[in-house]
Amino acid sequence: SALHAIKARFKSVTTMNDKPQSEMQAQLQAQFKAALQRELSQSTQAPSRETLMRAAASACRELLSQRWAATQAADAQRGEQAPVRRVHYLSMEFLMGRALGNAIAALGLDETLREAFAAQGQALPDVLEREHDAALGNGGLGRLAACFLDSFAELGLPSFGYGLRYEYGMFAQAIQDGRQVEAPDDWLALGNAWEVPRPELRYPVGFGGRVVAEADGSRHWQPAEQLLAQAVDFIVPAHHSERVSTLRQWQASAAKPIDFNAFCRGDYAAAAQHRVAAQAINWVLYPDDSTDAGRELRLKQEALLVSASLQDLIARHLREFGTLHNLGKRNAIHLNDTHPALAPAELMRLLLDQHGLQWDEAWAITRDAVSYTNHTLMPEALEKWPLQMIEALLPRHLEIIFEINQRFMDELRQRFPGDEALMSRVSLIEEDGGYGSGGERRVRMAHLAIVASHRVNGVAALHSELMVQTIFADYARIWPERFHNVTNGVTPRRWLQQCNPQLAAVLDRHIGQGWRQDLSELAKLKGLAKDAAVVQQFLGVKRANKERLAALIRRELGVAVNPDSLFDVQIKRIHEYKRQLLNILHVIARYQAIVANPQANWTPRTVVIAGKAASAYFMAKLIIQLAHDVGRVVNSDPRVGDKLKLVFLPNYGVSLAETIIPAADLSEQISTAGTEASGTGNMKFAMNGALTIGTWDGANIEMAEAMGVENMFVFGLRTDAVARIKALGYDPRLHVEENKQLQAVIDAIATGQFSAGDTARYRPLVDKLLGSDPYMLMADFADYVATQARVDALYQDQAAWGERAVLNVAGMGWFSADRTIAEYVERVWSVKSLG
Ligand code: T68
Repeated sequence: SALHAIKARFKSVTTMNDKPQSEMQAQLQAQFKAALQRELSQSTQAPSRETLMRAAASACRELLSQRWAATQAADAQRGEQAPVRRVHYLSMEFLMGRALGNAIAALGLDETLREAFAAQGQALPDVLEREHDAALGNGGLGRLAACFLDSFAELGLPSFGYGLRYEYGMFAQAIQDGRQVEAPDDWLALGNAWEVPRPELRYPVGFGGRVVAEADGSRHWQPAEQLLAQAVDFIVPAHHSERVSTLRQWQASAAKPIDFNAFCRGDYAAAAQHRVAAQAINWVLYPDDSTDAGRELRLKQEALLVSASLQDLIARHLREFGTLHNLGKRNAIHLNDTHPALAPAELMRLLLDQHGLQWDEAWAITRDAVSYTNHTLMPEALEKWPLQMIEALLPRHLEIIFEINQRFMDELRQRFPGDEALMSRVSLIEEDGGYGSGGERRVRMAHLAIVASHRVNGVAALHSELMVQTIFADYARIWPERFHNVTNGVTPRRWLQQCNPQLAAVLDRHIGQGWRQDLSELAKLKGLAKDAAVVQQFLGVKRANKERLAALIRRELGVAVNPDSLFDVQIKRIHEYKRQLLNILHVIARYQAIVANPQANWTPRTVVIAGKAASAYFMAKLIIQLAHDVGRVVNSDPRVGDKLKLVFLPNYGVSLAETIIPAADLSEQISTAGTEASGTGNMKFAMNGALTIGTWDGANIEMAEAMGVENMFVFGLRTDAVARIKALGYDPRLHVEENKQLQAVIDAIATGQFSAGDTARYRPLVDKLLGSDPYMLMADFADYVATQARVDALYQDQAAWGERAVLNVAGMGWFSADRTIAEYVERVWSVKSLG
């Protein structure tokens, strides 16, 4: 397999002098003791869990720092012949989650630490829980980047992840009166023992000002404002070697920290003005997973990330090779969506203006280096920046973008003479003011990313196909060889081994430990799916995990749920296209049916929903409120009892997912076909033995093919049908008129049955469903409800259900991020891919 080939290739750099484990244990114990003493200072009190957590983190950080140095030394000696370029993964988001549990698993020091904590009277899991979840991402895109870092380390890929060190990550979600309220996520309040500051790594980053033409015809930029970007590293360990990967995050500060004259006048606000303005860049992660935040500050964030990262790359490359001519052949610069798509413009600027290269050579280097992953087809989510804003903040970059465009248009004129319409469609500049432009001219960041890349990829087979058929069809005609698919994957370390240790133990017992390094070994389970003892063990583990989740639900919400009921789970960002509303409509239908016929043979269900809504996304927030209103009515109706519960768990994030996913029986992956680029939660659930109810969308399709489509509950319109119906003119009312059950559900919402008679509350939702229903909930409702009935029936036969659960896990070997990264290496980042 590609994975084996890649591993073999890196072998030379993955073998570093492995220290005996006893030496590691002794080191950790000594470091822990020293760190604990530092933390406690003179205090004689017993250390708190926080203190123990911080001491353990700083002890681990010391061990990891040694591995970091060894990894860098090995990579620096790769030389001219290395088949794979050093990867620079540029992303505005890295949704890392907690680090301590992962670090000790990777170092093989869980037991050592368990004992050290026990000596202080504390249990390991209780201490691990004290770590703040590092939520520096919105959702799938950010978590994918974190999984990739894990696989970079595991595969021994020379690499850097580059991001921003946000002071406030993803907002904390609280629920008041059934409504989402947002609070800042102050994750650094108690310090962060994982960070390794790199004071020697700082780069100037400019904004504003003007471009000056020199006598020799060269141009250079005189920014009005100068900032410094300072590197802070976070080290990510491999689990089966001593390699590590690095997440390098940038922190902005003012080049001139305070205005001394203003300070002496006593005008402290004016004295600190630059400092505050610079630091503001690092304040927040924009909590928006669909549209660009439209703010100058976001553009500054993107520019800072790109500029600091590329300066760092160039400095390293010059240290290693002493020339820039081979920069593109030795380095890959990967854009995680278009958020870092200023990179090609910045790289061109650095090569032209600071290093004196000529355009053609600089452009060849840039095109060799850059590659881009697209994560969405939704036109409203494609990033576009007003020309005026770029001009004001980054005037030289705008000139370069214009020149790239000019040369691109010249090339097109040669290849497609007279096709003016094509030129205006693919231009980097949107002249006519498309969606949301307000008539301004804007730079289309996806177009810039494509034109400047040698590879562009989608994140699942269907998505990659639709990408070249729809949004990028013109480009696929111009450069067919540029477009590829690399299906997403997740790290089995965090998402199986660590979040579900009991299932991991069952797997070890029956198929050995090899799956931990090569997930495709899960296929060995296939032959065991009919083995009653194996099935029993699977069901036993699930039952234990469900008890743990039931306890959490009781603790958080005061609702008692029955661990023997079917746990039906939908956890992800709240978005209309993901159709949490369809899930709720099904809950209402079921509720009405139970009330009408309480004696029927109901399969008891607990429906769990969790997820955050972007703070300005009205409809998504209304869906959260509806979930609470429906939950309150259903959960307190004595006629229903255990037969149905609906709970919404607040403040969804990586840590909560780690508890919920192992406890799920049923995974809801119900987006309108063609809208979910891939999904990665779908993979995590199936890996942990949940069955999926899902549409023929994103990676659901490849999962169904891998495990056997008969092992998934597939329903709903497919992409071709969606497109056909929309073209003919979709009328959601027809579906409501012909379906009594659906009518009753909509009526119940509209007449205020869940909102104490308030008929206005959900009018916007109801109107949209009956009006345009862009995500076609009405069209898919009947099939969804019928498919849920098939789920009920199968769940009543626990042996049959368990067999399917085993087959689901057995089919998931392909969805490891290790395989994904091996494919990126093959298709995107190898020297070979440069042709
Ligand atoms: C997700 N995208 C896709 N975007 O929705 C999901 N967007 O299907 C896919 O599995 C995942 O990416 C990984 O490929 C996102 O998560 C964002 O979070 C986002 C953030 C800012 C701006 C736009």
